[in-house]
Amino acid sequence: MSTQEAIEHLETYGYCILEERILPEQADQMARKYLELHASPKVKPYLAGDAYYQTLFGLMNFDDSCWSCALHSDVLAVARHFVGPKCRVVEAVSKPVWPGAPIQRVHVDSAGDFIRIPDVPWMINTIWMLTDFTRENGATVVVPMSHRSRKSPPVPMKPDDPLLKSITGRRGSVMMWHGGLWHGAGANTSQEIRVGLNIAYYPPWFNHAREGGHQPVWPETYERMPKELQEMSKCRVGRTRADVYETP
Ligand SMILES: O=C(O)CCC(=O)C(=O)O
Repeated sequence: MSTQEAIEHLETYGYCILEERILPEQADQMARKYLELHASPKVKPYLAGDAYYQTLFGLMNFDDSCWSCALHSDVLAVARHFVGPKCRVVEAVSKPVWPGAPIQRVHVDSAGDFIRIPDVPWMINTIWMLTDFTRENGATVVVPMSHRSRKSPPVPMKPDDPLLKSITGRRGSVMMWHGGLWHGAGANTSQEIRVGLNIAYYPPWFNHAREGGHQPVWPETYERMPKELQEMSKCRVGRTRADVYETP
């Protein structure tokens, strides 16, 4: 899919897939590294989840290799089309799904403060497939076109709900979606671990405080970043959330 086709697909269906944008070897290396990190005591304060599904916040502070994914030119072209040329990279997290995981709650992203979900995109989310994503191993599930409903999913959705579509792909591919798309990690009925790298892009007008787990970029991380990533991250340089996030 070209960038233009991806933009049109995301506009219509709420998501798009950019295939094999990093090499499989790089994806393998990152997946291995993230699984090691998830087992390391040093990241415990930044880890959420359970034995089946975890989110490691503040990943940019622990791993430089995700920076090139955040800066991938095709991803930025799509994100900037929807949230503007000054879009920010607001968090990068790793998300493994272990065998036996049930389907995650199907949800929309960062919409909790809206009285009514707006019709302009307020964030563009991404998940890099660091392992192959299959229907069996917990590939992200989506309800195509649900971003146009401007509603949250009405009830917990069951894994066999006919509205749900598994977004599968080879490792190194990236799925991008509109924050209003109904989505979640699928159930993992396989024997493999699925590993995703989730990077979120927001327009400069959005207050990031509402995502409770997001972490700042530490000053020493910021110093080492390429200029373009610094530019997109400069609003959140600090050591603690209180240093950076504006609580309304
Ligand atoms: O891990 C996944 O497949 C889904 C991630 C997700 O739901 C999110 O980042 O909002």
